[in-house]
This record gives sequence, C-alpha cells and structure tokens, in this order.
Amino acid sequence: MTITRKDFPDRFVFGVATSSFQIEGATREDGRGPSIWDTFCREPGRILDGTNGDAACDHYHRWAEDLDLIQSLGADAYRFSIAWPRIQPEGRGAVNPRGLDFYDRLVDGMLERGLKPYATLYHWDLPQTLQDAGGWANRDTAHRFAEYARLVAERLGDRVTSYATLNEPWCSSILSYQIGEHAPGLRNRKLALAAAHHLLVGHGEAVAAMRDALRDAELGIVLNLQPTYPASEKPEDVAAAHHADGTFNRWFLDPLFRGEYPQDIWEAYGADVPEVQPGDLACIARPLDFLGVNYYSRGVNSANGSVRPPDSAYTHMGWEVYPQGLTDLLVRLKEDYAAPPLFITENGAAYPDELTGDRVHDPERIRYFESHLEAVAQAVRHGVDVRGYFAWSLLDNFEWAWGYSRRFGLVYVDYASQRRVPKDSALWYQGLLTGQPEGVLLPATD
Ligand code: IFM
Repeated sequence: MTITRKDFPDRFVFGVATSSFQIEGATREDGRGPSIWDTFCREPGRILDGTNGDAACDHYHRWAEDLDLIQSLGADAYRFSIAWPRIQPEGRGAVNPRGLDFYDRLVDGMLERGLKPYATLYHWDLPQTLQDAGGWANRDTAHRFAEYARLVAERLGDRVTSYATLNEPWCSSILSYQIGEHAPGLRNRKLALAAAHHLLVGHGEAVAAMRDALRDAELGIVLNLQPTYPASEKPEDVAAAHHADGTFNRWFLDPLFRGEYPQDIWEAYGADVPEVQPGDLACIARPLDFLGVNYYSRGVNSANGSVRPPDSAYTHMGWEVYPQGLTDLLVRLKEDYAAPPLFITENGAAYPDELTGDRVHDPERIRYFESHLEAVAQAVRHGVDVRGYFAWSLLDNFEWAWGYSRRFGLVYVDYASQRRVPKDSALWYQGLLTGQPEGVLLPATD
C-alpha cells in the first residue's frame, strides 16, 4: 500500500500533535502554578515508572528546535496545547504574563516556519487550586474555564485561528474520577458524571466567550472515540456493545450534536446522573466549526466483558490495531450526527523503540500510520468531510500513568540527554508530506 497526498483533498492539512504537560517540563518556571498532574505524579504508585513531568522533553526551552523538526517534516500545521496553570497559576483571576509570553513566542515561531497553529485549551493540566475546590465535579470550574479561554483568545487571537476547547473529556472525567487512573485519581461514578457534565458546560461557555472575542476563529472540541463491535451476533453481545458505545461515545456525542443525553445510558446510571440546569444542553450543543477525532483502536464487547480478538496485532499499549474502525467511525459521525468538518486530531501507536547508533527502526509504526491514513482516505471517498490529520506524536513524551515507558513519537527522545533522533517513521512521514521519498530530516541533536 502506498498512500500519497493525492489520496486526500487539495487543502487537506497534515500535522503533528503534542500536549503541554507531556512535553514542556519547566513546571516551576516563570510563574507556572502547580497542576493536578504535578500532584498526582507525587502520589506513590500512580505512575508506572515513578516519574513526573518536571523535565519531560524540556520543550519549554527547546521549542525552537522542536519547531524546526516539525518544519523539516514538511508539515502544514502543529497541534499543541496551552497549560492553564501557566496562564492563571491559581486557575482564576490574576494572569501570569510570562505564561502568555511563552505561547506568544511559540505561535510566532510556528508562523515564521509556515506552520498553522491548532491550539487546544485543556489537555488535562488543571490548576491544582481548582482541584482543591472540587475540580471538574464543581460547576464553578466550568465558568473559570470560559474565563481562561477568553484570556487566551484575546492574547493569541490575532495569530491563532483554530481552537479546540477540550481534549478527550471522557479521560478527564470517567478515567480520572471513576476509574482512578488519571489525576485526580478518584473512584466515584457520581462525581465522574458531574465532572463530565461540567466539562461539557465549560466547553459551551468557552465557545460563547471565544465567539464573542474573536470574529473568524474556528472553534471545536476533541473527543476520543472508540467504535464498539459485538463479539458475536448473540443479542446479549450486541446489547453489550451498544451499552459500551453509549458510555464511551454517545455520552459525549449526543449532548454535543443532538442536545440531549442518550436515554438508555441515562436510565442505566440511575441516581448517579448529573444535575442538568435549564439551558445547559443548549449551551453544550452550540454549533461548532469542527470536531476533532482522536482514534487509536476499537472495542469488542460481549455480555461477559471486553474481548481481545486473538488474531489481531497489538501495540505496546495493548491496543488492537484496527484501521477499519476509523473508517467506520468517520462514516458514522457523518450519517448519525451530521457532524461538522472533521479533523483526525490524534492517531498513532506506541512500540518499544530502541536506539541503534543514530537510527530507530520502527516499521510497525509506519504500517500503523499507513493503514490508518488509508482508512481516512476511504472515509473521504465515502463523502465524509475530513479536513486534516495530526500524527500523535511529534516526540516520545510523558504518557500519563505509563510515565516514560511508552513511546509514541515520530522522533525518539533520549531523556537523559534530551537528544532528539528522528525515527524511520519520521522519514516516512516526511516522504509522504513532501513527496520526496528520500527526504533528509534534521539530523539527531546533541
Ligand atoms: O498521550 C495520549 C494523549 O495525551 C491523549 N490521547 C491519547 C494519547 C495516547 O495515549
């Protein structure tokens, strides 16, 4: 299979994605306040390898070199996130000018290199002071988020024209407040559903605030979506897959694009459902300019729980490689939700990469990217309006509860020296983007 840019529409955007906490480091510099992830990393047993984000990829200091790398890939765009605790160390009120200055420099650096900035406002690094007041389970956090969104829009709006409010609200609610794997590490379904609702209200309020501050910006949200399939045609397996789809996908898609929660799941949640105030659903369902889709794998469900198909390939995360799921998902978003224009805002795979001299050979990752890009192209051929694709991730980075033990980067990071070494997949991506199969990336850094 050889995929080329010609398989995509003319103005299709290709880029790479990262997030603030996973790469920036410098967690105590230039007035940044503590985030819930700084706190969580210090709790014993939370992070597989006992690490934290203090240094991460040191992107806060090496951003220019990292932007050079993105440019040398031939990318059109860079999806990055803004750390709320750099802008408002307390999560409310006073603004930290040095935090805004950092993103000013970063955005200017992108524009100088011909890269279009795609900003995400919240990729999980909530200011700790807001968590001390209940975090997303407290409705006030939604209002604070809209205030922060407006501050960012007012400062960057003359140069950044694309904003996603939230990254993956399923993770920052269910995974964080019910399953306990992510900060703040709680195990309480009622709080998780309150958090999910307040995240969505915060999204809606932020969209309103940014529409007010900016004339022409494109505003959207990024969801992690996982199509679910029944393990067999037995009615109980079909019902299990439908239920899993409801809790994972429809719980977020339905309020955003239909202005209602899915009735079957609402009933299943019983007394744990969130308090929905008058006007909330209209606020959540405000029209958007795009939906960002993060796709990694599918789910297969039976009445006895989730199933791992035995003949499939799996990544280092243990996630099944299933590109057809991406086509199915994109077609469904068009057919069931009449979704706005779509971007694949994340897609990629972790493998246990090894540095051999100056090379990292990662053929499985290349195959993963190729097959998923083919899946996107297939959805486009079905008439789905997909506008862009961002590979996750530019760099190996802090993979949350997995610490630095899982590598998703196109570029290998030697954390001891902070040396960056483009992997074979980076050369492959550069070949796709520039049309020059023998492209030469920036050499490994010292
Ligand atoms: O690294 C994460 C990212 O922060 C959010 N989406 C999934 C990625 C891989 O787990």
